[in-house]
Amino acid sequence: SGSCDFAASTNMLLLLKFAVLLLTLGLCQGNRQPNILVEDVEDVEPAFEPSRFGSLWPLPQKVKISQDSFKLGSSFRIVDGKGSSAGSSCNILQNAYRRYYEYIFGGAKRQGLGKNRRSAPSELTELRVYITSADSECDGYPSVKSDESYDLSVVQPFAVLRAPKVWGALHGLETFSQLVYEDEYGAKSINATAISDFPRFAHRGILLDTSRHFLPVKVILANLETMAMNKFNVFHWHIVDDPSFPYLSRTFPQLSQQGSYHPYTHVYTPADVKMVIEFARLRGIRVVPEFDTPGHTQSWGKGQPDLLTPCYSGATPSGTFGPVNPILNTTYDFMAQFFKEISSVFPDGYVHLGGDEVDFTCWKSNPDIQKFMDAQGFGKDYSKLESFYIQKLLNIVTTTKKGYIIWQEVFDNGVTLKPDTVVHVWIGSGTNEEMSKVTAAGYTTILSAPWYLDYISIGQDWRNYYKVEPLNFNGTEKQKALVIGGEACLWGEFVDATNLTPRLWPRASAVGERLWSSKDVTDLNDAFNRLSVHRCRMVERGIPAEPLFYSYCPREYK
Ligand code: CP6
Repeated sequence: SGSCDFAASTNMLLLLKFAVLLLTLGLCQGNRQPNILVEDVEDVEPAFEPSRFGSLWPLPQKVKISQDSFKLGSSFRIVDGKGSSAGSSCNILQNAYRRYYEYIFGGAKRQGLGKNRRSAPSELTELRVYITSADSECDGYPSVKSDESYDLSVVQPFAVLRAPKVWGALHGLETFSQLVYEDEYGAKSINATAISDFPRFAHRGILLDTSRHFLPVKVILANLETMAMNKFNVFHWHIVDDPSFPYLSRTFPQLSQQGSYHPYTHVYTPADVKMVIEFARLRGIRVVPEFDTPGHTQSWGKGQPDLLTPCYSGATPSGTFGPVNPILNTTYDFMAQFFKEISSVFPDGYVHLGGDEVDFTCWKSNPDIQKFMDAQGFGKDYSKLESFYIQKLLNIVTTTKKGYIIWQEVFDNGVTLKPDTVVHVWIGSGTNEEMSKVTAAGYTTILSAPWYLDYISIGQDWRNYYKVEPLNFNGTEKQKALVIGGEACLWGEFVDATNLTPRLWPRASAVGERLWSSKDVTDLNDAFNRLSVHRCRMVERGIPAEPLFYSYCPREYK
């Protein structure tokens, strides 16, 4: 019966593959699609063998691990190094010491914490953390320019972590915690190690969508925690969209009053937003909010009359609404007030202004819009009207002293952009034409096209995310230097608190390593073996990250 079962399951798998292929081909009609690959749906049998890099993820730039191992002494402590430019008053560090101490020792009560207890000769007693530049940035926010580098040396009896800024120290603490393992008697151990590390790309983001489904703050915080474990540093908060408007605006409270799924239970209050931003800051993560206009704005219309374009059927309004109405002065007054608030609520240097997928049908139907088009000499080219709107919006946001990120369509339509604009590429394939064009025009860019993690299929799709080389496009070195990173996107149509974490992790971890580690870190087998253990570590830390393949964890999720 064993062979019979096998035949049946093989047929099942073939059928499934065929279905997946059909579905994918269907979805990929037309080119307004991110890069969704069909190869690799077969379950590639990996070679299970421990990596010589243990469970480090993402792999640091330079790693030397020796055979010599130490025990973490029973009085092991993480402490400020003498002469460090940040110490007991730096809450980023003190908070992180506590967090990583708990992760290393599993929160278990340990005996013999007494100061006088002498350490055995092969014990590690301290991890000393030194911030080496005069300004530790402890009281600031991370930015795209932050120095995230660190050096870690694990030698007896003191391990030493050195970083110019707190941001590097945070990454170094995570790395240190990843080096600790249990020997055969369950004693916490670590090998003599020398690591020198820094990120390959400065912008390493995760997009979460809180409009299609409301995500409780708890879920957002858990995700930030997991991002830190994977050295991600940007939370792209796609906070509002067509279905709901959960952002509680102090200036325009009626937006969430009318536009959220529920005005008390399904909104982010100013206190919630503050909490998310501070939780992220303590982990070296930027919060970049996206307020996407002029499309994807149905929910805005409920609390802000006259903001959206009335659609017509024939000569009369149909009662439905289209994108933001670009021909009214009141629209721009509203946007000026709204983005003034946003610029003070969100401390990051950038806001994401969207600008994607604008549907022209409603604009075309509206006689006032047609008159305006004629008067402006736009003819029948509605992308000119779209650009007219975006141009005015960009000028408004510029007065708030923020930089902006926009989806690629805004660039495609030829809008004049400030030189420091970041263009977010989401359409196209791995060898991305768009990346060539955007960087040839001199703009900074971030890549998401290959990393739409809401798209799921059977098999190890993390391998496809991992194989992406972001600089694999035609262009000069100068062009490639304009690629500051990428983002894994988890759009929310089919995602809420019940399935977000396992859908995102560890698949997003593959993107994390691609954006952090050296270009030549491409060994899929080594990645599988490190990522499997890293996945179990996330599980042990209470994160329900899904498995890569058949496997077990020493401590399963409970
Ligand atoms: N919502 C918004 C979305 C998408 C985009 N913008 C999207 C488009 C295509 C796919 C997945 C998501 N759901 N606001 C495009 C950037 Cl396949």
